[in-house]
Amino acid sequence: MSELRVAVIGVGKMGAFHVDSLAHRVRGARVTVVSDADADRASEVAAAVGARVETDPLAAVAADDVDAVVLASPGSAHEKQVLACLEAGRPVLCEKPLTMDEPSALAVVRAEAATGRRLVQVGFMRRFDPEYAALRELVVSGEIGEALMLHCVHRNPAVPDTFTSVFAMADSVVHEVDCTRFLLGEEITAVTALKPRATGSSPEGNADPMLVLFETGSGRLVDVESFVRTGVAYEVRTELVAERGQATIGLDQNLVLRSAGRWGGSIAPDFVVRFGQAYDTQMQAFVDAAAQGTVTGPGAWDGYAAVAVCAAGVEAVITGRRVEVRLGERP
Ligand code: ISE
Repeated sequence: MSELRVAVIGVGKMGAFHVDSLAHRVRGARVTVVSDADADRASEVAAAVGARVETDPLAAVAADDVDAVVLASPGSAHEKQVLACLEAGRPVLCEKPLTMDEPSALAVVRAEAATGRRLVQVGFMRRFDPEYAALRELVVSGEIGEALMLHCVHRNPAVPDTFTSVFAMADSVVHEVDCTRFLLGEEITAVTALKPRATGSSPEGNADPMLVLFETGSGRLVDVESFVRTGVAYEVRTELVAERGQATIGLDQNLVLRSAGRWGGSIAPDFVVRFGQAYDTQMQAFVDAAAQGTVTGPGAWDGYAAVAVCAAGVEAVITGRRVEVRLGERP
């Protein structure tokens, strides 16, 4: 096939990043169609890469000049749009969440299974980050024995007041859900959320930071500090504790400068900087597989499991109780 023709639906911060990635950093693809509820924004982003604008996202999915789709639209639009991609037989890279609730996410898993092909990839880009990949390899190799625990830190410098603890569970902690499943290779079976004293900039009645605890099928424990108003920078770290050693990723030690009687480095300001390379590597993998009519990255089941764990997490935040996760049957 010549260049893969891609429709990008939703061109806010993430979608615009993907358009730029497809146009300038990824090989074998070009953006032919851009769709966004904001017509001016769509025109601006499309013009920059010589794409056309399609107002109706479902028409963009089915268009003749489209081979594959990238969805960076609001989560509430994903279900319909992913199902349309399945209907049209288009490989799709869908940003999280796959859908807004467990039944609809499981319905997507089943709809994909009915096509007999792998067509849905979910945008869990950390799996394409070299540090996460190395940690997964370490776990698989057994070099430091069985993995026992993970300690995860997930900090954003600032978020709007609409970013509640419930939202943080679905939007931020969801990445730790996927990393836990990816690194340990098993499902999360229960979630507990603790709410320590809140930071002064957290809106009244909102829990920030939060401590979230995952239990896994084999009895491992994973703790996650979610703190989205640190006022510092974007910090994502994971420590693996195993039988014969520990390993840490996310130490931001790229360049250590010594000057004027001090030493130190810098921390990425946001996730697009910290995971920029991972997003591009994820897109290249998507394009390469989509050119063969399929996907190879984290799939519909991973998206469904994340939705199910986050739903339990939201219930845990609201009720203060430990909530079990019961996954449906995998087709
Ligand atoms: C954002 O939506 C992301 O997906 C980032 O990866 C995450 O770190 C951030 O907390 C979210 O708000």
